[in-house]
Amino acid sequence: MLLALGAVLTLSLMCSTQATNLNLRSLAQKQGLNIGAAVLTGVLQKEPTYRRVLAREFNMLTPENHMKFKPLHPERDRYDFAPADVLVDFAKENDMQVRGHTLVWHHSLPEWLEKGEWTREELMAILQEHIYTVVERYRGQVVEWDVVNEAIADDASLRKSIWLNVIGSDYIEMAFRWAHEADPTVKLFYNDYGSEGINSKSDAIYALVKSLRDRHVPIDGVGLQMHVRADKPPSAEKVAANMKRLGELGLEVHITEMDVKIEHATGTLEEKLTAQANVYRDMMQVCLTAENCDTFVLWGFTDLHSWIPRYLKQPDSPLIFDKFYNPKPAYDALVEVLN
Ligand code: 9MR
Repeated sequence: MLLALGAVLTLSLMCSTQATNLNLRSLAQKQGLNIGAAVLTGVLQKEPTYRRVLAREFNMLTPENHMKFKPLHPERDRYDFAPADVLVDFAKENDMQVRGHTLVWHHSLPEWLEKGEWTREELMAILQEHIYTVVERYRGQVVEWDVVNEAIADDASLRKSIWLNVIGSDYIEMAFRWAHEADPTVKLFYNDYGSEGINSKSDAIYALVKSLRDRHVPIDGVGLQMHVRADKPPSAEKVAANMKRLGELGLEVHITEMDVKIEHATGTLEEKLTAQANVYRDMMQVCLTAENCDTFVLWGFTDLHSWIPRYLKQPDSPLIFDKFYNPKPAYDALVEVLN
């Protein structure tokens, strides 16, 4: 009886040690890797399980929405930092780093900005003031900013936006210079989707960031968002080649918004989840192997709160924890490759 009790105790102790050691966060830390997730302020405030899993598994977070222009700067003369501060404070309390997302984007702009009829000088002044205010506010608390997000369109041309239309293509370099002036220590990134491997869009991004580097515009790296599909996985060789060529420009490359849709895949649910796990594993492997990739961020972590069903109105299960916060095969695949 005593022996049996001892065995049970030892076993449960072993399990709990494993449970504490075998999380993504501690495994990533050993590899010198930042492992992160996009976080929703409202959910963080409401759900204890969300908070617990987030702090246990990740050492970095990205505010999914609350550092975008519209929520942060809802009126011309008013900023609202409170919801973003909730996440920054949570990160501090849990010894996590924060990726700032994002200073200049064509999307999520406040009405006052979109509806205004600005001259080039006026819009430049608005953007400069916004960047100075936000970057200075989070100086020392945000380790890297997505300064410019999605400025290249899917056809590889410069994306039409209020910034391009009114200021012209040099809004990109202005944004980087102003961000650097506001905080010379923070790392500055260009971030985009659909450009993880080698294709016409990633060629255009390469050309853009090369020209920024050539002209000594302060840029530290490129974010590969990695919103991908299990049935059309990105080629590991091509992602590695893209990382390598960006590295040769002296740039870091971070995975910034990874999720893997499974709904288009064929087969049983188990097969779809295995295919999904393989994509997570392969991309983590590529990042770990590359010399210039030390940050791997997912766009959420539980299927319960993924943007895809919410925003695209398509059911899917793109993340590494299911709706009940159980780890999926994708989680195990990340543990395995980090281990
Ligand atoms: O996941 C985000 C969603 O909750 C927002 O409604 C949407 C608009 O602000 O943005 C989503 O996040 C996007 C990110 O900011 C940039 N890359 C694509 C992401 C998914 O659309």
